[in-house]
Amino acid sequence: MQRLYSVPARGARASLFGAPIRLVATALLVGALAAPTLAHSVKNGGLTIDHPWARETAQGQSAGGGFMTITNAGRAAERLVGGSTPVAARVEVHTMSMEGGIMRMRPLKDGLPIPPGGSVALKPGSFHIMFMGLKRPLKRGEMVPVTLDFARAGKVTVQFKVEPVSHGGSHGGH
Ligand SMILES: [Cu+2]
Repeated sequence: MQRLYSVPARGARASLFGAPIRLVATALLVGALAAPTLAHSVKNGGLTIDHPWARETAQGQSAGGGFMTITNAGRAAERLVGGSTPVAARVEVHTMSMEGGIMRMRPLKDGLPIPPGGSVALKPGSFHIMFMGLKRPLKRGEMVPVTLDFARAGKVTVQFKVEPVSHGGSHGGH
């Protein structure tokens, strides 16, 4: 179950969500070259959750960020609406954007849409899930179970690998 698989390209949809799809292609390629450490993914029906990871957190830190790429190979629209994890009081789905020169994040009330035939990258500085009310620090190298809630697919449990803050490029402010 920890294997990558190829996602068919969908040119028509790529024009709508071009950047995320290109990012996925890059991530899949990098994952394949760097196997097996980066090649953790979970497939659930038409959904694939690729390279789920969380940032390590400091002692006393109350919240942490989680990232992954979600691909929807099905024909129906999907939405990530929330989740849960034993290590935090709750899991929220956040967006992050530049407002007046400051990066701000807010919860997505209706969840994060995953278009049919498309992919969405949750990454630092952009969409992410947020572990609110951390019960303990997230330690580099450990795997943290997170149950993601999807509007159609329901609950999908994924192991998030805890990585250093520098992982995944640009920093998003948590
Ligand atoms: Cu956040």
